[in-house]
Amino acid sequence: MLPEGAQSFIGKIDEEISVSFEIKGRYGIKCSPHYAMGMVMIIDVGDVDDATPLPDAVPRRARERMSKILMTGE
Ligand SMILES: [Cu+2]
Repeated sequence: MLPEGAQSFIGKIDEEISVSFEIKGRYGIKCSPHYAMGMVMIIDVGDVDDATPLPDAVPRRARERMSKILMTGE
């Protein structure tokens, strides 16, 4: 999940990476091996419309996790 025009990025397991976000919007981050188990995070850069829908293809547990993050901030 990326704002229009933003670049995706991929880190390797156990590799520390640094990413700068230059385009405002909502970024959905997934741990690829554990995505189906709901290991996801959301980064909002700037003011984001909270009505931004989650993509249809998000697996159920990841969708539940992202929805909780958006509702509670945790
Ligand atoms: Cu993981």
